[in-house]
Amino acid sequence: MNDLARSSTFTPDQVTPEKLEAFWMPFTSNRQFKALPRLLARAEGMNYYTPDGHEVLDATAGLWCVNAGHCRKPIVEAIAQAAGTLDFAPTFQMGHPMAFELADRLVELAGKPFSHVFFCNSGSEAVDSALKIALAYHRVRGEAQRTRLIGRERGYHGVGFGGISVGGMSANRKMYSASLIPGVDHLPHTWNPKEMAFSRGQPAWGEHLADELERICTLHDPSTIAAVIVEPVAGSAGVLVPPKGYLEKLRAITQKHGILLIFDEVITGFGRLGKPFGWQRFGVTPDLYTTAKGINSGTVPMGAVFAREGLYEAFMQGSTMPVEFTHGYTYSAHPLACAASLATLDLYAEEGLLERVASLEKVWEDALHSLKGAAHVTDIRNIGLMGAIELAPREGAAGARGFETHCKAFFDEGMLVRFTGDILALSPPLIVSEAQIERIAATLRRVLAQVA
Ligand code: PXG
Repeated sequence: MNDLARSSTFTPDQVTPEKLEAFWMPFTSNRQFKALPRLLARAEGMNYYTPDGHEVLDATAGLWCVNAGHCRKPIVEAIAQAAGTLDFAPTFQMGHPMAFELADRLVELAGKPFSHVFFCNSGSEAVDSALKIALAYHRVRGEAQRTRLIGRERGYHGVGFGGISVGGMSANRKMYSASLIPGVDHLPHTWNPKEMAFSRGQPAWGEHLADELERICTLHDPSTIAAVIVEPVAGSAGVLVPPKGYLEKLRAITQKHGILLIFDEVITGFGRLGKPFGWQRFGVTPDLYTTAKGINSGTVPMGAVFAREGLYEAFMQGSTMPVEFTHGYTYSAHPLACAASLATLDLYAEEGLLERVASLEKVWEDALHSLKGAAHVTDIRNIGLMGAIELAPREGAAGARGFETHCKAFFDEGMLVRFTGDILALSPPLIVSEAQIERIAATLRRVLAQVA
């Protein structure tokens, strides 16, 4: 344990029920949580530790973000040093060296055709930034009629109004249905259990689902469409892996019609699929892609939008305003986030983490699919170091099995798995060992056998 971690540790007697009340918890059943709190006090490497000292194996990299493992010393030190050297610096009409250095490093990591990076503080902000870049890009080029945005059912693009509008999670949209941004349509999602249950990696069935984009283009007239946004692998919806040929087809159709293709790589970025970025793994190059989370291994809030050559230049040539793109955040390229990211990129390179998953993927796949036949399991999906296990819902109590599995794994087995409804999602840090992968599968098998 390092000193910084020690100073933030709290003891069990500090966590009284009254102390849990004021925090209105995000994306949480507050009533359920406050009745059965699940607290994490510190972390190191592959593990979390509860306030009373129990070790918890992190099978989810926090929330798909702690790719280098927890509290890695070089990252901790870089953040501490930045905090004591340059606590904050504006990036509106000003700059600081780390921001430029990081943008350079990121563009180098991406490789051609990506040439520019726009910084923000989260995946949601990255999505809204990318959508705005797309809309403004067409405008500065004299195609202001391109105002429509196309997302996908079951897509998750964060929680900004742009993100929930192009997103396809009905629960996240329904309270705001009259306030979503106009001119949005959705592709169908790609999961079909009859055709693809228990597929390993990319399902062979489903390429034709991309033809729906052609239908949408015909319906709206393609010249009114600004951009299509999809996650290369849908994460939050429960790891929906793209069918073979599907992303290629989306690329071909968008290219044909002059529509920008945006990949939301908030989860798939930074090594999760065995390459620095998911588009590299699939060999399909978008025009823009969003990242966050793994950009600094989840240590300081940060997001970044990557833009291919020609986009930034269009603003520089076409904008009639002194500020070419009127968008940005107080904390865009915050010094602490930049320092964390630079140190994280060094660590990724030193330990080969952005490529490591390529050699682990088969072990991961075999371990997960060994759960075929385990209690309640109706589908298993995997790609890179992402996995989902779908459980049959209990009659009249959808989501109960997912929640109970999560709780049993946490309290009885010391393992953190994410649940969304009755889907268990797995995405360990990229430093996970083969033995830990086996342990994740064995633990789940045991827990599932005990869940009613
Ligand atoms: N896009 C994608 C693809 C994401 O997965 C966001 C945007 C939004 O990022 P921020 O940083 O604004 O939260 C995300 C976030 C889960 C889970 O367990 C997934 C996310 C966040 C929290 C939980 O499915 N993804």
